[in-house]
Amino acid sequence: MTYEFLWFEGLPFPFVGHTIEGLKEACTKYVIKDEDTVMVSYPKSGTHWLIEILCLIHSKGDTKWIHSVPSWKRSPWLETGQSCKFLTESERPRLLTSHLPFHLFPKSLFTSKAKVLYLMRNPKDVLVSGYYFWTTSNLTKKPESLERYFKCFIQGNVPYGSWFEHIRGWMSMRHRENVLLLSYEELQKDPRSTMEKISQFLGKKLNPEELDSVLKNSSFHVMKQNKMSNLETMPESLTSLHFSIARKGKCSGFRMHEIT
Ligand code: PPS
Repeated sequence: MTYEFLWFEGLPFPFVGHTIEGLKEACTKYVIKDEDTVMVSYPKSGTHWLIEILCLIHSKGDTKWIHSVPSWKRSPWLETGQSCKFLTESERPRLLTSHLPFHLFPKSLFTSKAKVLYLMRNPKDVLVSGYYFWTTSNLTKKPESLERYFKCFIQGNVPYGSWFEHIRGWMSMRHRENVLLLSYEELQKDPRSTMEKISQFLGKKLNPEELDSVLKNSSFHVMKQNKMSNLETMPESLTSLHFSIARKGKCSGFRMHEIT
């Protein structure tokens, strides 16, 4: 079965995993604490990669946590009602993940000292990645074709709304000391230095061996094999044979596609 969108505050959200009550609660009542670390991105920007990196930095390269707990429990999604439960129960410091646009984010973030990492990716790769993800999952309305999806993407008529508005909103936070802007492309180009920059931003000093482990265990091929990180634990009814969160893992993969 394929679901349509769930509409909240004029934006389309995936039907599965979201409710109006959960979104309302997250957007208006959720209290972000000073000790929290918040990862924000537009969908398909490399969020799961960043979750893996942060978890590994957090555990100083020890892989026990990433091998035993699913990523959505290690760094729960703010906007899903169920995850809000994990967050209130979880210990501090907490890692949180969100695809929410800036204007819907709980206002408590803006007065807190929580560390925010905003991850961006070339929108053409975001578009192609999203097309395959929504086509091979049953989380929400399936795109009819890449061409049609392109038109919807430009109009912001895709899950979580407009990429352009998302970037514009979060960019307004870029001068804050507690905000780090990252790109998928810099992570691909120089993963070691970028991971070092992230650990410095988080105030977590790693020795070279610990950093080696972060690098190795968050690599595309290692993550693809880790069922706690690759969404393999998602119910079969929500995915198809070709579904994978770790699909290609490359920059400029959009060049393989032609949109006329
Ligand atoms: S989601 O569903 O919105 O949370 O998706 P998200 O995790 O943001 O993005 C999925 C894309 O990230 C790629 N990915 C990686 N790239 C490089 N290295 C690692 N370790 C990695 N893990 C995930 C994944 O393959 C998706 O991109 P595409 O272009 O579809 O391959």
